[in-house]
Amino acid sequence: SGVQAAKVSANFVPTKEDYIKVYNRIAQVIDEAGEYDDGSYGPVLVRLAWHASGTYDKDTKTGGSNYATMRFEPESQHGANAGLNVARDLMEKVKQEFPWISYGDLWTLAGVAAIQEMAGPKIPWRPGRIDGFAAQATPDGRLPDATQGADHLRNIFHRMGFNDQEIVALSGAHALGRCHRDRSGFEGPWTFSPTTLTNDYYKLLFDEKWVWKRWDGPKQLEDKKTKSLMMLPTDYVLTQDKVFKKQAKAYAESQDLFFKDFSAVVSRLFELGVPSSQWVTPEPWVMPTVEEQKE
Ligand code: ZEM
Repeated sequence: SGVQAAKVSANFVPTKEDYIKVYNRIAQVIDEAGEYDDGSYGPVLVRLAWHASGTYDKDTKTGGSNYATMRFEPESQHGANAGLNVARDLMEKVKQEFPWISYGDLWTLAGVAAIQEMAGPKIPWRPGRIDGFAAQATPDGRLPDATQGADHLRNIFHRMGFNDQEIVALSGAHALGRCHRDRSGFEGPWTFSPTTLTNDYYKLLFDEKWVWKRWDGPKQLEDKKTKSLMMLPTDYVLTQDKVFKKQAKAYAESQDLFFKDFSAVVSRLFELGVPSSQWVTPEPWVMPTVEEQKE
């Protein structure tokens, strides 16, 4: 609108209220999915925010959500990012309406809105990311490879600055969404409620019997009972590695504990790579859900 366009001028300083407007617009877009997947764009938006952030390397301080370099080739074409054009295109519509927001802020706010609107915990978030350039993109291979084991998970996530407990908490995001044959090669959802965040991912890991799927696709597991759910090799590892297993069991037993830890770790994930001098507020904000704003 004209009002939003005027706000792109240099001296416009957006307030929390302005970001809540963007949050609400994203929440609307999530619901306009119609027949897409399970009826929500929420999961693919969470994946966009994660892949935009998870390229971070704590030693070189490169990668992360700051510059939104996935807008550019070759990062947009990295194998791990297959299908995320769906999410980026959706957010492009929101960006047209709110041109003053940076892509990094927009994509991570979309991840926050998606998690919160899909019944997840509050994810404290703050603005401050800036749009960068293609040259600031990181090389291919920084995101995890689902065909690998515990050593690989540790290598990848310790590089981002996360510990074993945090690896297990982050993995619970797979309660949401599904694998797409034409994106990753894998197929199917992890849970029976892929558009609601729960701790079912951990419960199912331990309660179901998981067997290797016999098919011509990449190695993945299916639940013996219904054959309608899947686990990646990296998901199954959470039941095999001693340290991971103990933590995954704790999350299977308590959704409250999972939500508390997931909130903290995702909030940090989405801030990776952003110099502290860029934050517009010393403490992240808790954005109200659409439902809460009606009260
Ligand atoms: Zn995922 N993820 N991920 N993930 N992920 C997929 C889908 C989704 C791994 C992985 O290889 C894959 C985290 C961690 C890890 C989501 C969120 C988060 C898919 C399927 C694969 C193959 C893609 C497709 O075909 O569309 C691996 C190996 C991980 C290491 C632990 C973390 C951390 C996440 C967020 C915090 C989400 C929401 C999806 C579902 C996307 C959708 O479109 O439904």
